[in-house]
Amino acid sequence: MDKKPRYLVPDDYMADPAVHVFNGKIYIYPSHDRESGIEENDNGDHFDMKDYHVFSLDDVMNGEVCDHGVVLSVDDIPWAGRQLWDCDVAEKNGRYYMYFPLKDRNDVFHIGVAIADRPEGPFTAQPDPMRGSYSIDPAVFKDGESHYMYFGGLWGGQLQRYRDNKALENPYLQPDDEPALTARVVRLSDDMLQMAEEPRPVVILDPETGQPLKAKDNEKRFFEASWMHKRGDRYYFSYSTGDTHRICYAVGDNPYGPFVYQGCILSPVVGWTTHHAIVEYKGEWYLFYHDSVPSGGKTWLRSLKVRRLSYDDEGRIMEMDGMD
Ligand code: FUB
Repeated sequence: MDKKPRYLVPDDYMADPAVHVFNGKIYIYPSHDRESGIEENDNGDHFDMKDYHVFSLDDVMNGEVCDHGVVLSVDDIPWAGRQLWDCDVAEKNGRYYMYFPLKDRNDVFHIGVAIADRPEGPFTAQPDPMRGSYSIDPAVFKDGESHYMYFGGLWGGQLQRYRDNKALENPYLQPDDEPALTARVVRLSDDMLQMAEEPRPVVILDPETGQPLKAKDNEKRFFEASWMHKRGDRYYFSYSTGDTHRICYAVGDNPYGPFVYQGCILSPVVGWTTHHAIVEYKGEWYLFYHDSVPSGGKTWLRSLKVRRLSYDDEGRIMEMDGMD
């Protein structure tokens, strides 16, 4: 089996892949990195992306990658300030809904929705962000007839500015011995345009103590880049650990969790961020992700990659080396 990673879009910088199978094909919804000249900082100002492309293919490791061009641009979003970060797309009744994080004109991240009649877009943005939305990295997962959105990201992703879904006056990052700040999960409304309930924390339990991971567990705890996939009857919640640069996962028995921490999927890649999607296609499992090798290590200029992913007999994901 070919385990070597493949760069998917060698002539442009694309990152943060969200990947789905629609109408028998793979569709990739990445962030579109660009050189903005903005200096690197902990707020992520250097990730100043302005549009999205969509890519499709039908043979993951060898097939031709079709670029469907610009499908949504910051100039076409009525409430836009700046920075189109990681998006995702879900299908319902033949329509396609793109969920995207974007700062408004006060530099506050919200999540917007844009709609298309085809998976390859183009997408038309709703006039306002989702009511009550905040932070970044929406990932939408369909389970039965319901869709769930996972979201959130620390530091530049602004999750530390909220508690119980309300904005705080002062951002609060938990001290070492408190439970770590974690992602949020919420069921979407029937029309896919709003949240149907209050978002809940995605609790990740330490298998040794049975307690939520702590802030000091930064080799294991959530930072950003939520993704959910289901294999058999198990729900795999995976995410980036941010400042320790790993992709880790935890397993539960329903979309809300709690999830029990299992281990690392991908060790650090070249570049500060790491971000992924896991998808089954034609009987094989794949990890889509990015690194900054082609840009010579520039963290804000990332390139899309894919490689096969495998499980052991107990359903554990085999760890991979991000430097491969
Ligand atoms: O692409 C901008 C941000 O970098 C994403 O939203 C994060 O997940 C990280 O990959």
